[in-house]
Amino acid sequence: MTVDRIPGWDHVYSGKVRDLYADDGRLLFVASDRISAFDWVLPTPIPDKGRILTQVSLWWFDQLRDIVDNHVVSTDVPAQVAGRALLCERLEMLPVECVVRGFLSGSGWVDYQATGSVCGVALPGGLQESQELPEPIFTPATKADIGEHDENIDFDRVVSLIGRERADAIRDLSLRIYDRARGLAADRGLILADTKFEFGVRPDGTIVLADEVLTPDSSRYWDVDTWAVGSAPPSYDKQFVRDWLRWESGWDPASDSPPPPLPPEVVARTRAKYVQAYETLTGKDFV
Ligand code: Q0Z
Repeated sequence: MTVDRIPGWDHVYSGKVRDLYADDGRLLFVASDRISAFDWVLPTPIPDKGRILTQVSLWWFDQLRDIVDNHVVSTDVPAQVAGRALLCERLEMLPVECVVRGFLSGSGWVDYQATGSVCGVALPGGLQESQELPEPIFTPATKADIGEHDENIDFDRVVSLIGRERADAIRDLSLRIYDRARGLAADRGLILADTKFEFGVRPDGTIVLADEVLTPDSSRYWDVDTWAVGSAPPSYDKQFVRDWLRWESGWDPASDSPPPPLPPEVVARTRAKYVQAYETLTGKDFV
């Protein structure tokens, strides 16, 4: 994976699709055009993905201002990452992935089938895949080591990691944010099935919403028209990529070999989904 050099900034960390830089005291949070599928970073970028997801995140931070402070300091960033980077406060990050689920999908569905509960939250019997839950649930996870999947944990484990007061605070914030976001998404014909937040703490103890928020990379959005209980609705953004890789590319996702480059049509259709996500949510044209 190639990561940009940004004059005046130290590269400190890269995830699959994002990069983090620092200079004294400040952080530069950069969204790349890389896309992942089947746990691989694909060799073909999606043009404008980083800019689109950064603008989606900024829009959501704005919708959530009255609920929680966020880490964004400024959008005034080096020209080479303009539009796809945010200058952020450097926080003490809490080591908990704050997942909220309103619908039963992914690892929530897997855990429910095995145990009847998700992250220690008992659920009614007889629920089906993709079904709406009686009420949204907080289903935290811990970041696994590099190359591993996040591991679902119960609330007591969160308390043991960060203490009762902070555990209560991030659970309550996560549920309030999800409730707000799910309503706004629903007004626009989108189901916000689940999403993941990360929080940090300021030196004065304030809890702050960090990372990216409510992007298609951190959330499971479904089109209300394609949602049906009893099966997994198509991914809002990655369906063309997954379908092509699985059914048309000749590549076997279960193999150890890297995925092939995406054809231009798959790139174009996927880019259009990110644009559509931005425009549907914000009501603005992506320029
Ligand atoms: C976020 C990550 C990556 C982007 C550290 N405001 C903050 N203060 C301190 N640390 C972080 C943040 Cl956002 C922080 N991450 C995850 C990894 C690109 C974000 F490669 N790690």
